[in-house]
Amino acid sequence: MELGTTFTQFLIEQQRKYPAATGDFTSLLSEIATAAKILSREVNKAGLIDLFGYNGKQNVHGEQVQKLDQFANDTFIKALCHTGHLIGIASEEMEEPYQIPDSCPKGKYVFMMDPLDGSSNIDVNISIGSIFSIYRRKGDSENATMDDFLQKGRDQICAGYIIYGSSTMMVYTTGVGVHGFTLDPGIGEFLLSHENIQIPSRGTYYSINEGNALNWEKGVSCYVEQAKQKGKSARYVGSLVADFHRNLLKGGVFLYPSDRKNKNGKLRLLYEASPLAFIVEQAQGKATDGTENILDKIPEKLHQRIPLIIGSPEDVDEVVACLSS
Ligand code: P6P
Repeated sequence: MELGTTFTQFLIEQQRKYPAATGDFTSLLSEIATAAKILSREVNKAGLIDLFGYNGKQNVHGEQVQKLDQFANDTFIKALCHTGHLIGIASEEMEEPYQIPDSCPKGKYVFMMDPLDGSSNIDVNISIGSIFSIYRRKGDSENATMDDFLQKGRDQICAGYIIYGSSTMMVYTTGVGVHGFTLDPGIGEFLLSHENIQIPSRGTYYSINEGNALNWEKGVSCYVEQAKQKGKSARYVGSLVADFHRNLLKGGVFLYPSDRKNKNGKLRLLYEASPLAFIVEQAQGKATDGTENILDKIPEKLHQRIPLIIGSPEDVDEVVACLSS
């Protein structure tokens, strides 16, 4: 489709092309876009209004919650709970899933999100993002159960992220390619800017927090040494969506591996690694925990961590070769 097509027009076209994709996607994704526009506005003026600083609460991981995290969490819930397509919502910011209340129509999907990833970068003006993932629920009980959420990434029906950077972009897949839309704040519409994104088979960037080098396993050090010898460039923003998005468009590999301090790495399987793994695989890339494809991991806990190596297929293969040598 021609660049500049609105997100809504694109969704309607996709629905026409793939009749199996019922209108559920169209309305869910439209509401996600609405939440994204609200967050884009708030993130881009966070310095001007009192959304900085701590609201004193801690999230499930014992980290101080920035007010904007909570606002983002609540914004997605408000936008999505009335669609009639969801039975429950899980979030990095909520210890237990949110049950769609009886006052709202209930549906057959569950929504999982990191509503504002990279929040430590909010007040230093570095790009941050929202990551989401949608599954068909497993059960049919009155309320969502943990089985509805603990599904492997290969069963996702939709995944995406929004990056709040020099421009606000939404990138998503429903299993038929990866498509990117850029927000035109002048008209308040996401416009098609990157149709059918394909990650380069190899890139010049490697992204890893070298501050953890003393705790790395041998294979990780071996890969990083090799990357330096090949003259690759180190790029690490410390904001997963920003690092992933750059590598998706330009090529490269992002690593948050397990190390002697964090046996399971730092990132979350269900609402960080799995959605990005679905996207990167649809863009001809790869995502692994070092031994297994992320999309084949069977989750045991809602907030479980997972080592993540994700990006250009040849680069990911080189990392895995070092890890297994
Ligand atoms: P470190 C941000 O807090 C985050 O969850 C991801 O966005 C980012 O990739 C990672 O943590 C950065 O972690 O330990 O390198 O600061």
